[in-house]
Amino acid sequence: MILLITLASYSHAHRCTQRPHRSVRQHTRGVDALVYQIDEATEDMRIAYPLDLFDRNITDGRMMIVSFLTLVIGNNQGMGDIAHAKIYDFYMPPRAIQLFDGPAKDISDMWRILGRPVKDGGYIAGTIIKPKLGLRPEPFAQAAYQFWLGGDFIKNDEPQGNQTFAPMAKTIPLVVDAMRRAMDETGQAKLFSANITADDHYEMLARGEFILRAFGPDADKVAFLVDGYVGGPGMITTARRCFPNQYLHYHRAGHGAVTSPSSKRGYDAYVLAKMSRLQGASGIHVGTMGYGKMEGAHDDRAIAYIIERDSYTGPAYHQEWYGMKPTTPIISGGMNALRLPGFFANLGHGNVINTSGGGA
Ligand code: CAP
Ligand code: MG
Repeated sequence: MILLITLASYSHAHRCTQRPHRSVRQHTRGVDALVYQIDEATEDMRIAYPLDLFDRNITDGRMMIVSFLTLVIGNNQGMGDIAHAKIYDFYMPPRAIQLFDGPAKDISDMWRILGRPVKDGGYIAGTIIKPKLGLRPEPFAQAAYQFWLGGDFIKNDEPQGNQTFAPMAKTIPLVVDAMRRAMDETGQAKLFSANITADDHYEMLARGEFILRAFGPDADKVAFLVDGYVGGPGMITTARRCFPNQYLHYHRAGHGAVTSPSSKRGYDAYVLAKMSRLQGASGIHVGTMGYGKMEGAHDDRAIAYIIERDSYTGPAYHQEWYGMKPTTPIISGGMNALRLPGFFANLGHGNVINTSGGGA
């Protein structure tokens, strides 16, 4: 049975004023989730959750994705009676859109830094310095310099951060130097996405602050990469709230364990991407839609459209974003120049960041 979630926007508070002498039962009824549609032929089930069910911050009254996930994809995933339950769409009412942070920075900030138009500024050519597990600081920075002579954007690979053979304290200053030399030589701005993923909130802050200090006057050219699936929503929100001036790069390593079409539980990549925009990701990997090495299909276009448009009709629901900033689709995984024309024809535009590691 496929599980499909919606959030109902009706107000429990409003009903309380209509029934001032409610019993405990009346109260709990007021916040019951409601299964409002079951279609056995398509194995589609839709559930409406009253907004009041979701936990709020005590600091600022805002909503959090962790509470959303706990309710809609929590213990139901381990129940013996459930053979197959996977979320493939959800709808957020206007009030919920107001209560999530959304992105602080978006692709228009990158286009502006690159000296391009802030609307339809086009393709951002990126790479990942590889091999991911072996480069020491000097060859890493040298490869970065060479790529930047032609390309725009370099990201740390997700396992790179502060390995003993490439400590951040040594690697990052060399990357800063490589970026400055490449900018001098080309006369163009360059961008670097640095991995600040860590279990510990304070470690993330320490990494982020060290990197911003090292880049100094070029700190606007730094994005922060956070592995938001393995790290969880708390890491994304830590980066979003503590570093609102940096582009937040959501890497999703591990997501296939729940999003793969072969998985009978969990949620799909469309749902992951949609949640990332609410959390405030400036960009998230969306796969290669069947053109690269990762699992995917041509109609995964929807994953890009739901995060980049102000309004989009997904597999089950129409969503309005009411001006929430967009999240950039980041195209990655076995891509190279030969695969890009087909990819762009399928997507219909080139306003994306592409990182080709091996392919560059
Ligand atoms: C790609 C990559 C990215 C994947 C992540 C890798 O390298 O650096 O992490 O693209 O998957 O480690 O495989 P290549 P997705 O360019 O060398 O293939 O983008 O689907 O989340
Ligand atoms: Mg990688």
